[in-house]
This record gives sequence, structure tokens and C-alpha cells, in this order.
Amino acid sequence: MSDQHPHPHHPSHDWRGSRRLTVGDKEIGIADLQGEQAKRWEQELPDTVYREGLRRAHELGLPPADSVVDKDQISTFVRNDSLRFAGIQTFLKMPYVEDVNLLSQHEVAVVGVPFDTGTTYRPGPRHAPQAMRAISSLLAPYYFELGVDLREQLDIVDAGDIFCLPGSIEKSYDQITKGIQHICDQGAFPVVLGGDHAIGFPTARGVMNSFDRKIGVIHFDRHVDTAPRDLDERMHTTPYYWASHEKHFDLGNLVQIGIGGMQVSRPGIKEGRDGGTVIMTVDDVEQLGIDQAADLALEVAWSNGAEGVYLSFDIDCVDPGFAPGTGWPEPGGFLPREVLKLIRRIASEGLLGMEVVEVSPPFDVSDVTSLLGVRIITETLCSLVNAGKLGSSRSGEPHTQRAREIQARRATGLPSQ
Ligand SMILES: [Mn+2]
Repeated sequence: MSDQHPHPHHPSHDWRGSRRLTVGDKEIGIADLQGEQAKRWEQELPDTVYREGLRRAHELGLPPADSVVDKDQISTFVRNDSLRFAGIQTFLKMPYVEDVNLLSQHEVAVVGVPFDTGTTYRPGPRHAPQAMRAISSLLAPYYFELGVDLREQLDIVDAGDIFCLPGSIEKSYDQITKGIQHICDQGAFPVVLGGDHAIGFPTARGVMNSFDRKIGVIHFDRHVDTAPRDLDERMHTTPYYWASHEKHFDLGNLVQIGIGGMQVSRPGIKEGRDGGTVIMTVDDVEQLGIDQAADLALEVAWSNGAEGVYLSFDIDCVDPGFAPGTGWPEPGGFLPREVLKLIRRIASEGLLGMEVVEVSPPFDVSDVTSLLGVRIITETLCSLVNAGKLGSSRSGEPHTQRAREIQARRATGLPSQ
């Protein structure tokens, strides 16, 4: 590089002083970068819950052997999430609550629905709750871009699984509805680890039974799932036909994102036409752009007097190149970053609960589909916290009554479970 022709990407002046750089004909404020903003936010986050976890690890799992230098972080028995591949598997290594009567003390309850009797081709989602729990240990609770630390800002517990009956779809529906309704009645936000999409009917029914007001559903999928029956039964192709026959939901509040290709049920399309669903294809989202597509979905879901919205995310709306472990892979779906950004905006308006369905671990590769399912959930939770709909702010201000109660309990030193 000669002095006469300095490389434009290596300016000679001290850019650190001004924090502005000229790249080509564009002047860029370094501080305006998302990454730089995120660096500042990280400084505002507390580490109170993390520190308490370390203290507990020593109390319950003994301080480390004498030769260990980092006496704070390490215990003799694993009792926190420092050793991410070790320990008992719960979602994000959050506490397991064995007594479901105590869910009223927590803000978010993760629950597995290990059920795949509603599949019509590849089975396997009965293994998804455990697979998602296992791979969730890869993720730390801190989300860089939003500057959210789920451990510090939100009280999440793992409530274990609902007892599904693999020999009976109908009895499993009743079990699932009872379980989800219980979580909602306890005032906890349900995060459902499916399960095939047949569970979309009993989960929505459980949410509605508890909420007792009209809801909308934002439904990501390559398939419409609005057929009355499939192979003579209620299956994973039928949940929204049946949900729409409940008191507090109709198809006019169902927005379906990502539908398309050559696996779409014609009887289901007829129901959607008659009932007034809104379908957005991958092309629609591309043409509208992510933000406008998300806003349109919110408009539909919240229309006609709906007072809450439930999010149902079928992993097969993402292209099978990124989500191969699923029952009916259909080429041409979304990119992971597209759905994450859609979810981030949709969740910022608040939700009644959410589910990720149709992850099929036996058909997965390197756990990528399970991992994406987990990221859909963490994206939703971080967005809800960031938007003030759950948990507390970075400075510790509670966003919800439940968060206020949890903080008060922690301050008095009472155990939360
Ligand atoms: Mn599907």
C-alpha cells in the first residue's frame, strides 16, 4: 500500500477518537451498529442470579478440590450450568419443578408434550422434548443482540412432560388440554415442546379454557393443518379445524405464515377459504419484507375482538436444508434468520403462550433441527422480555405482577420452590 493510494478500508486517521468511519462514500457511526449497542447493554445487566447459583453449587455440591484455582466457578458435584454438557437435562438448564402445584410461583413453565401418534408419514416427535432439552444446553441464557439475560431477567422453570398415551389420540388430547390449562390457570406462561402438530388443537384448547376470552393464533407452517379429518381421524393435519370449533377461536383469527409447495391439503384449503384464514407464503413475506409481514400477521391475529394471541411454530416452515429432522419436509421454506426476525417482532406485542412442533429427532442431523426449535423459543422469550411483556428490565424493574412477586420472594430469601 503506497502513501499516494491509501487503501480505503485502512484510514490513516485515528477513527477511535471520532467513532465514525468513512467507507466508500458512506459515513458510518460506529456507535450506531447493533453490535456496539449490544456491547453497551451487556454492561447494564446484573449477575445476581448467576452468583446465587454459584453459592448454591458450593452449598449443595461442595467446594472444589484444593488444587482447583477458580474456587468460585467450580464445585465438586455439578450443581449449576458451568459445565454445559454435564448434569441433568432440563430446558436451558433451568430448575426442574417436580410439584406442578407450585407453578404459580414462576413466570414461565416449559413443558414437554412427547406425542407423535398424530403423524401421517415420518414419526419421531415424541422424542423431541428430550432432544430439545439436551441441545438447549449449548445455549447460555444471555442473548447478545437484544442485551437480554434470561437467567437474570426471567423466572423460567422446566415442568417436565405431560403424560401422553401413545395408543390414543383422543385421550392424549384430553391430557394435553388439562395440562396446558393447569399451567395457564397457575398464571405461568406456557412454552410447549412438541410433539407433532396434532397437539396444536389440545394446546390451544387448554389456553382458551383458561383465558376464557377470544384468542388469535399465529401459525408458522408449510402446511395448513385445517382439514376436518385425515385417514379417518383427527391427526396432525387437522388441529385448527378443531380449534376453530371451540368457543373462543375462529379461523378469521388464524394467520398462517410460510404455507406452500406440494403437500398442502385441498380439503384444508377449502376450510380456510370458508372460515376466512389469512395465508402468507414465503414469497409474500419476501415481497412485504420481514417487518411488514410480521405487522400484518399481528393485525389479523388481534382482529375481531381477540384479546390474546398464541404462537404455534411448526419447524417445517424452515427449509429442510436447515431443519431436516421433521415429518413432512417441503423444500422452499424460510431461512432460520428470517423466522427469527419475524418471531422477534411478533412476540414484542405479547403472547399467551407458544409451542414448537414437528421436530423429529430420528430424522435429524447433528441436532440442528432441535437446536433451531430451541432458538425459536429463546428468541420469543428474549423478545417478550425486551418488549416489557415478561420478566424484568436490565436494571431490575419488574415488567409484570408475577415478576414483582418473584423478586419480593428472592429479596426475603425464601426458596422459590
Ligand atoms: Mn407442517
